Amino acid sequence: MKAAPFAYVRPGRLDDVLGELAGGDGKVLAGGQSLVPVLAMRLGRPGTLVDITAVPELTAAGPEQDGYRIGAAVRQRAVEHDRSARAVPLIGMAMPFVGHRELRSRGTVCGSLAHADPAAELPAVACCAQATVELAGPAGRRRMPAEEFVTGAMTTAAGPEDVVVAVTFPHARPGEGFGFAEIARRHGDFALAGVVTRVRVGDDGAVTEARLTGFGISDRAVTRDVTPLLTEHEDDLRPATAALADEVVDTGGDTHGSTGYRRRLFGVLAARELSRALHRARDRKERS
Ligand SMILES: Cc1cc2nc3c(=O)[nH]c(=O)nc-3n(C[C@@H](O)[C@H](O)[C@H](O)COP(=O)(O)OP(=O)(O)OC[C@H]3O[C@@H](n4cnc5c(N)ncnc54)[C@H](O)[C@@H]3O)c2cc1C
Repeated sequence: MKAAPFAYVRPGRLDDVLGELAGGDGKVLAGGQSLVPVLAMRLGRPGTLVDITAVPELTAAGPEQDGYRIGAAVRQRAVEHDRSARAVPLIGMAMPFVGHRELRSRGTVCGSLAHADPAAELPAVACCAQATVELAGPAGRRRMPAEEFVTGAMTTAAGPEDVVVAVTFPHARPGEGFGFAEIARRHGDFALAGVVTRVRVGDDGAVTEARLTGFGISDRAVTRDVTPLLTEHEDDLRPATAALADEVVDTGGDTHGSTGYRRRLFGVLAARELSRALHRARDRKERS
């Protein structure tokens, strides 16, 4: 199909982007990798596409005091190639699974968050890493945890006149280890089920913090504090992660896999990636 007619603008200033979005009939265009198919299928009919890629404030990524900050117009491929992004190991672990290289050369990190596909990797990484999303809108600027930003399948806390300005991922801290895995029908497809893990250990190697985020398993990425689970069941995590899967996996099933199948995938991946993150955390602690 062809998209319904729309106007296209490419402002050079954030204020002008907000001006174009005022009234709620505009739609932000970042990399277009999700929006353009939506338009082509006529699932959306915005009056104006507001291309944000010419706004200098949105085109930078790099280390800042709070962590690694990624402007809204920064392509996924640019982040993948940025050496300073290695301070956030989860980004490098997840990025090769975000579609294909060609998609990542146009798609943006913030666009993936704003699109909020429940099976997308980057919103899950943002939730597990406790990233912060910055928004600008008619009421000014605000910041919120990624977990609060994504409110459901393809829905976020951003209003129709808001723009995501940037996302900041905290740098890895001493004693932290990470895990990431997903199962998809083919490499580059959205995940049938996936997990992201982050574990922190103290000087004695004991677990002080453990977070687990599942994606492709519900209407959004689901994050749990699993510190007690990991502490109590370190020797064999599988029964505990299988029980957790019963609690958090809630897809209703689809043509690609039943709820039971996804629960099994989630439980196995969660046990494996928690264990890996724990070993990596202890390795890093020993080497520091
Ligand atoms: C064939 C195919 C396979 C894919 N596979 C995967 C995959 O495996 N994993 C995955 O995660 N993704 C996948 N994607 C989607 C992916 O390519 C993008 O990462 C992402 O969803 C959109 O990023 P974008 O910059 O292209 O956003 P766009 O397409 O430009 O925008 C997407 C949505 O977000 C809104 N938006 C974008 N930026 C902002 C902003 N700064 N402020 C407010 N709203 C904004 C837009 O208005 C639109 O509603 C796939 C896409 C295709 C076409």
